[in-house]
Amino acid sequence: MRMNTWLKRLAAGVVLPGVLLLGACSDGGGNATKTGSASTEGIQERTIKAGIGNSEKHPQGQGMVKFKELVEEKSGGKMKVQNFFDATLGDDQKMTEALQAGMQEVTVPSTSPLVGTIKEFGIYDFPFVFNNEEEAYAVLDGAVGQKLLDKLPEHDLVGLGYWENGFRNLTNSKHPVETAADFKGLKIRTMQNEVHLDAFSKLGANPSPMAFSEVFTALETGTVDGQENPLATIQTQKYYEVQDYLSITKHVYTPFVFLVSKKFWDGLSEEEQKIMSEAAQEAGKYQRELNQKENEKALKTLKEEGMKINEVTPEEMEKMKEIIQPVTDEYAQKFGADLVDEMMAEVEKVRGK
Ligand code: KDG
Repeated sequence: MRMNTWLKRLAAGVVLPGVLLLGACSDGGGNATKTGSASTEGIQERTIKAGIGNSEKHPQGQGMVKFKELVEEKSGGKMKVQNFFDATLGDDQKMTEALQAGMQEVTVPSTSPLVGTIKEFGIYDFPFVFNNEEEAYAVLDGAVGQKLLDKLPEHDLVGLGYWENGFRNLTNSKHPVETAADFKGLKIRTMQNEVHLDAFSKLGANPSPMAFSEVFTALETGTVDGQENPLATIQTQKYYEVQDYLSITKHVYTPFVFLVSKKFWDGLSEEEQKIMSEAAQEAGKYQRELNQKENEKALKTLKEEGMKINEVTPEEMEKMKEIIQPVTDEYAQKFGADLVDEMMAEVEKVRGK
């Protein structure tokens, strides 16, 4: 991106995530560029309230611990991060609203619950789009991911990049899910996201949207039969205590998006913005690597905890994808066919390598 184009975008209040702040737009002295009426005075004493829905043990929680270490180290201890885990500050939607109101500084939600605010994030919810993390990173860390981050400032949010929730798999208390027909009649908790709702309905399940912090109780009481999440979440949330079956479907890859309150961000100096951007990017790299390791370890733990585990075959995944295709096509029109085409072109570039 040419510097003058970037400067125009920045002057328009479009904030670029850390990876671009550090790359394309630094003035060469490593000083990221500020937005709004930010002070240019060095680093002030600040406390950053950062909340997530997962536990501290989860790779997302460990990523927040790393973010805290990096911010405090880079600011000489003047910028302090207060981490809150297990949805202590509320669920994704509530924490995102708190950022918009300037009541909380950082949260790192799944992109799925954001779709009510910025519908285009829904392209990440299309089932079976990514075959592996490399394809997902090519989209998230490239032009498509950037275009979605650019939509955040108009909603009083700043996006500093993407972390990893990961490939989602299905658990339930009724029976193994090996074919598309096996979804029939299953009451499945989904995230509060219309694509997930419609996709599971299309498969013949009875989807029930609810916030993350309500899932364990809903499974324990039988309000729902099952849920779907990455393996590290299934393990750290101890869903194995209330679920018998785990079906490796890898039906959706969910990113986390690192969000900062724009009200807070615009009051930061260039140095403070650079510290947060660098810390979010470095912690994100660490978190993605840890997440993949922990997901592998989680599968072994879940087996040891007695879950009956089956791998859905690629043929059956293809059949599920065909059944869901009308839902994906409908939402591609709603979210922007050009954006979806751009995403798929990025995926094909990696896949064809
Ligand atoms: O804050 C943690 C949540 O964003 C994440 O785990 C959400 O995958 C999620 C779910 O199922 O709600």
